[in-house]
Amino acid sequence: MALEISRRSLIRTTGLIAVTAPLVACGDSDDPARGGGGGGGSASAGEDLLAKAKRQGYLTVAIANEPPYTKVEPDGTVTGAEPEIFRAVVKRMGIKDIQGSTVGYDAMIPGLKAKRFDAITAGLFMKKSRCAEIDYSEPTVVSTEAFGVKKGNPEKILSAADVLKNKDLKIAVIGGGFEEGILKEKKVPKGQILQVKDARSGAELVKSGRAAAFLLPTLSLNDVAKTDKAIEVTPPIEDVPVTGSGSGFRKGDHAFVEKYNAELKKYKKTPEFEKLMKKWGFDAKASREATKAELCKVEG
Ligand code: 6CS
Repeated sequence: MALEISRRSLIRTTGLIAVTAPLVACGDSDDPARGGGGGGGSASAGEDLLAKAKRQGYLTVAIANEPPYTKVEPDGTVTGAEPEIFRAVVKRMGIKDIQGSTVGYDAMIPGLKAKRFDAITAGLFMKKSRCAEIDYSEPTVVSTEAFGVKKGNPEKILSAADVLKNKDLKIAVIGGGFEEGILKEKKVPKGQILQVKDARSGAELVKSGRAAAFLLPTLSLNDVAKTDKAIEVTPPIEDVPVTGSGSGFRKGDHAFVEKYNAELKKYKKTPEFEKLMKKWGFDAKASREATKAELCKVEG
């Protein structure tokens, strides 16, 4: 029920983007977001995550550089709703700093398990299969999905049902991302799904005509369309799930997650949270109404 309420309030939400307080990013060798700091840091044997964070003074988080969820500036500073919420909450836990590592969505859970970083703060949406593998916090950002299409939406693609009706339609999705899972769940044939690396390449596939549409979070597509006038964003899609993300942690760090959730709950009641969500175009009320239990029921 909560998710339905949030869908209605979410549909009214439109995306706004602004750049804010710098966080330092580090990443793979070819990553433009290189900044200070190294990977996940190593905990001494048996040391828990909070003790490690306080000892080394920071936590390393996986990000994707997909505004407004995460954004890496040319000089390597990291902003975006997810890292900024995480940074504000861990500061309340006595952790001074955060360092970002840019990773593809499909590599986030394996990388977390391999201790390449300490947490995921990228808008990695909750769903049953992911909730089985990692320990999510309570929700931070709740939103909707849309299609990026050519101006005028020539194929009139507005829903997953429209994709199923026309087997000639190719749909771009980020490989291993939540949207690929949605299409598979809807039984869209594999031959209609084109995997891309990121938002920019998905938009290029639509503009070239190789894909009829690009399925991605509404606010991420709004960000692409801000600078790429050839892309039009459909209204939020009614026949796919509302998306909700939390920060992702290793199953063994549950003691940290409990402390994190307690601080997150208090933080969500502050004007600072309201202001941060508004700045990035998200709905604070929907985030307060959603629960991890509900979002972890999403199939896919
Ligand atoms: O959770 C995911 O996999 C999706 N999340 C975002 C913020 N963008 C695309 C990605 O597929």
